[in-house]
Amino acid sequence: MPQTLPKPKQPTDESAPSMSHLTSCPLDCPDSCSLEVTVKENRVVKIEGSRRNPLTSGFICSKVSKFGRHVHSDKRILQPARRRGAKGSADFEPISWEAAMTLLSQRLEETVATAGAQAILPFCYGGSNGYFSQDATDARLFRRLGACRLERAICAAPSSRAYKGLYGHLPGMAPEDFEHSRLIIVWGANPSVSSIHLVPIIQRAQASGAKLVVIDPRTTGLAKKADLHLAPLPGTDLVLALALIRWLFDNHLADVDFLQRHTTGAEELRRRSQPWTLEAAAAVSGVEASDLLCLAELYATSSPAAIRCGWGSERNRNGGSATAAIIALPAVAGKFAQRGGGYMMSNSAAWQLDPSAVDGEPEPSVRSLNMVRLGRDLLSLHPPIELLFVYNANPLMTLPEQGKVRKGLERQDLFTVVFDQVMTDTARYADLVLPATTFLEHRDLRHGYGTMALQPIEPVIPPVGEARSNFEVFGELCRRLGLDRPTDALDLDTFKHRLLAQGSLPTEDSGQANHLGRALDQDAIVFPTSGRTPIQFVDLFPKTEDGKIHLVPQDLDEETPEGLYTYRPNGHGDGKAMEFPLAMVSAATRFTISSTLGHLNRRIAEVEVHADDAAARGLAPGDRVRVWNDLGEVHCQVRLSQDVRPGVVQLPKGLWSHNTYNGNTSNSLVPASYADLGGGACFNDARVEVTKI
Ligand SMILES: Nc1nc2c(c(=O)[nH]1)N[C@H]1C(S)=C(S)[C@@H](COP(=O)(O)OP(=O)(O)OC[C@H]3O[C@@H](n4cnc5c(=O)[nH]c(N)nc54)[C@H](O)[C@@H]3O)O[C@H]1N2
Ligand SMILES: Nc1nc2c(c(=O)[nH]1)N[C@H]1C(S)=C(S)[C@@H](COP(=O)(O)OP(=O)(O)OC[C@H]3O[C@@H](n4cnc5c(=O)[nH]c(N)nc54)[C@H](O)[C@@H]3O)O[C@H]1N2
Ligand code: SF4
Ligand SMILES: [Mo]
Repeated sequence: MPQTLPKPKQPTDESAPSMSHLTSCPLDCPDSCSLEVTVKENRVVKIEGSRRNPLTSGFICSKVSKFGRHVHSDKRILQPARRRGAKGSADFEPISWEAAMTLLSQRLEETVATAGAQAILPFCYGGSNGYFSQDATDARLFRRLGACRLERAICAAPSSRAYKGLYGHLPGMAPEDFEHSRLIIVWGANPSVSSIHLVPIIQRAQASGAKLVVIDPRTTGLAKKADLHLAPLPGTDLVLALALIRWLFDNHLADVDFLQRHTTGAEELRRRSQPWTLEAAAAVSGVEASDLLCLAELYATSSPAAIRCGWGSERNRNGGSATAAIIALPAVAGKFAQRGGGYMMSNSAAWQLDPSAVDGEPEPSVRSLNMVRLGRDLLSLHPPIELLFVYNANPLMTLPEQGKVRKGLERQDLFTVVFDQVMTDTARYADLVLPATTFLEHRDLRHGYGTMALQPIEPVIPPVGEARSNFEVFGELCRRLGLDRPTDALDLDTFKHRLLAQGSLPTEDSGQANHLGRALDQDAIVFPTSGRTPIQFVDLFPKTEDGKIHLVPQDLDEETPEGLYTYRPNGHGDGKAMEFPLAMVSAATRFTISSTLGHLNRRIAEVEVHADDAAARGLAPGDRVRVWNDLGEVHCQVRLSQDVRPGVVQLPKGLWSHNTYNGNTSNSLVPASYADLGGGACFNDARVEVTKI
């Protein structure tokens, strides 16, 4: 494959001194670790966990301990480059930043002049996630241009709608407090991979006698150590949670006093749970009714009881209602107001800082597009998208209906800009690539969405090659397009100051906000409540209008296609299930974070199939197989496993095209359908067949 970008330099001097620097990890992970990075001759040689953020406890994941390989990878984009070969060929010729910025400004201006700003789509998701690298100068540029607005719905959209609808901006439990729980339910989450610092805390709780329940169609690391593992068919969590709710009411174990004082809609929730006896829920979800009863009894009788609700359970057509029902459980059973009790989902609400509001400008009324349907929109939207600007994301690998995304990126009349650190599968289709700095090369500020820490990110090495930060590049584009204003925060210090001054905390302690900057400078890490972790319904209360939990909020009820808490069969009973009998999930792995770092894993992917399903199809370990449905096919290897339940297969999240024989990944099999709330993606709602090639 032609690749004309220069290779990074190798280190030369073994005896050069090494330096150690403190920073923190902004990757898309709840833990937000504090890091100690050793640097030698401007190369990252070691990354370790520090103890500055207590949750990190001196250890980090293997992905980030090897992040130096990403920073100095030969896949690194070192300078701007313009497409020379066919789209997808990754054949580029290097150009200067000056030429790239001139070309890009001209293209943006031309597009606005000829097709209007609605033909420009900024496409951005996780990336480095800090307050300076997302929704900062980029938001300023695209807002002032009047470009399309992107609805960021590939992750956490159904669950955020659910928890904001029920609880307002109420942060969940702090991970540290799971140590105090007597019962821990890990529901649709896989902390052993996706938030590793919760695991030793759960283990300490277990060592002190806490019971552990895992609800996951796969036998995850924690499921193996659990007292009870329920393995439901994907997309059926809603009926499990409703059955628990009905059982609590029927057995007079609902906390009537709490419900009266702190909630609205309890009676309506009870009514909507009525179809779901334990037996009915067991039949639909494929779990044993006796296991469900065991869970109901455990939950009713254990306090403090904690639910760690993950994102595995939201990524299907019932995902919003499922999350709402799961997080309604502590209200129904009266599990709040004690350390170690309540629920934890995303804790981003611990900091209500919004970089896109720093300029204080209203959002213009523009065309709004859901990122889940990028493929369809690139192919059939009218008026069409003519300029796609991708940054902080790898949409070709991470979006549903990959076949359509690929076709869209192949459009000759589409001008695609990809601003990234490495030559991703998406970048290969770019007309213009721009080199981005990693979090080890730029300043940023980041809050965790598990841990409640807010931490600065400091550059530990100079930018590799000619890489530039998002803040700088989007700021420069604003200037070139004449979109800057005299009052703009142009430098990071001013931007940070304005961001922190605007911040309001979810505690009543709002005077703290203005002191945040100083506290950050002194301690380099701050928490929303000082000295101790906050407790739901002791320190933190719902931020709904009346301060109550709305168990059946009207807006959510209206948004869901058939009303909140209405179960929609997810293929297990319809025609598609007959044709494609296996439900496919694509869960996170320890190798990548979403698709970030995927270039470092060259292995051919394995689809994990239960031994019984494999036997029925004559599949042997290591066979080359076709995982397929009406949307596409993936050619990979098969692994026989007892760790997925019968009827379910796992093809990992985060793969790159080099991980399969035909270049397609799980997302070529995932429909771009919407979950019941938030227009969320349905990654775990795919039906497939597996056939030996
Ligand atoms: N190593 C690593 N860490 C990560 C990530 C990563 O890619 N790699 N991604 C980060 C990001 S972006 C996110 S959003 C979080 C995600 O964090 P998690 O939610 O913990 O991760 P997932 O792997 O998406 O899903 C968790 C589990 O849900 C199960 N599951 C799938 N469908 C269902 C279902 O219908 N019901 C139930 N009960 N379970 C189901 C899967 O088998 C999986 O074990 O992790 C973050 N951390
Ligand atoms: N099949 C399946 N697909 C999924 C999921 C699933 O469970 N199953 N999960 C979904 C989830 S939870 C998520 S969050 C999405 C994530 O999907 P994406 O948002 O596409 O995330 P990444 O794949 O991590 O891509 C982030 C890219 O940003 C680049 N980057 C990092 N920092 C910076 C920066 O400072 N500047 C610039 N310009 N670039 C930067 C990285 O190099 C990387 O290529 O994937 C979703 N896709
Ligand atoms: S990815 Fe998560 S576990 Fe790994 S270093 Fe970053 S915050 Fe820590
Ligand atoms: Mo995510």
